[in-house]
Amino acid sequence: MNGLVVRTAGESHGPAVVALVEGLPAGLPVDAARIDADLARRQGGYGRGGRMQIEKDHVEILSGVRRNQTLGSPVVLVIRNRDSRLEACEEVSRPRPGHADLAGALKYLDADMRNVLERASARETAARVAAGGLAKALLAAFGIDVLAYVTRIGDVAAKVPDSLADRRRSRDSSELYSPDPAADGAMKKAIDAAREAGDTLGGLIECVATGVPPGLGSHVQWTEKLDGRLARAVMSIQAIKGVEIGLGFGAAARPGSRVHDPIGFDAQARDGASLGFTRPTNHAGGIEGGMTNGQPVVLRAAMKPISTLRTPLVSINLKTKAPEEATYERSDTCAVPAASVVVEAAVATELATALIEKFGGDSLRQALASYEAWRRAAREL
Ligand code: EPS
Repeated sequence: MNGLVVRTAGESHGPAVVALVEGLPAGLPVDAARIDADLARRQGGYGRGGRMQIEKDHVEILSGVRRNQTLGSPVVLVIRNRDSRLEACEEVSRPRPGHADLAGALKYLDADMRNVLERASARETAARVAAGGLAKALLAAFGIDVLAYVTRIGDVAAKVPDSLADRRRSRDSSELYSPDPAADGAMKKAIDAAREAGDTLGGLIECVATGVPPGLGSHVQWTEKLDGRLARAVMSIQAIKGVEIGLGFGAAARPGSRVHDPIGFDAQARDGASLGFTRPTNHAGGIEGGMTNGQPVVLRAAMKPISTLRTPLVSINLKTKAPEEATYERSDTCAVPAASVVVEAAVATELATALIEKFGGDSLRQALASYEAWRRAAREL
């Protein structure tokens, strides 16, 4: 088995959402309480709606773990839905602009869009967060940490402090999961105003992975390039419409001399993840040539506003084709904080995959030994 394979299953109002995780080495400590903490964070954040009053996400580990350690066999994670009523759910025939409704109805030749929306729903991301918890545990064994936070809600931007510890501390005490306590009030006001207007808000998320060794990913084949893989993993999160790494779109307007990060060497830092190679800037976001370069991996994602609007947009009834307002039952006003937890999980999963590809083995012990052997060889360069 190469890398890590994560698949999910489950409908939003079915009995459960499920993740199947294959390729983890044996002997990895698994702390279900930590996964539950991420699941709770994903349920939270200012701007969530009625569904989150019903759910209380908790992971059940059905296979692949014994005595809190992975066995090397496939891991199945289950999160049961409290709002489980799939058979009783009503038909949906007025597609919401921005949701999967219309495209899915035409794809499946089915005028009841319930069957599509159930799987398109962001409920699925609970499974990705649970799987990401296992990926984070693996990364932690190699000293790699992944942190995501909200940097914008609608037109309110957060200031990002230089220190990662400050970012984490502020994020963990913010209802918006933002690194800037001064921005919380304005962000909440913006969400309140959108809620009152029956509208929704999107925003921006930033994710930083530290302790990442150089050489994860590959330049040899386009499918292996880590920037492309990270972009796919994050862009596939419901409502994410843009992903950039490092300077991203900002690099287009600058000359090369103000984009590329000069290279230095500091023998004192040889034992660190970067093996002593220093860069005064990190515009590349830690990835050059589709490979990590030893600097922190920095990725940003843009989330569109949720497409279920209490003041619905113009749509049609797909059965009659007559103009009607789009469907509304209940929804969130803003799920950017929740999505930041999913981005963190997606980035962790992709980095863990690349890590296993490079240093993997049947057991965590073997993978760590392989990592140490590679570091020794790299020092002799
Ligand atoms: C979603 C619609 C809402 C959200 C849901 C995503 O669910 P419901 O239709 O049951 O009110 O709450 O998000 C979640 C359930 C979740 O766990 O994040 C949608 O249409 O995408």
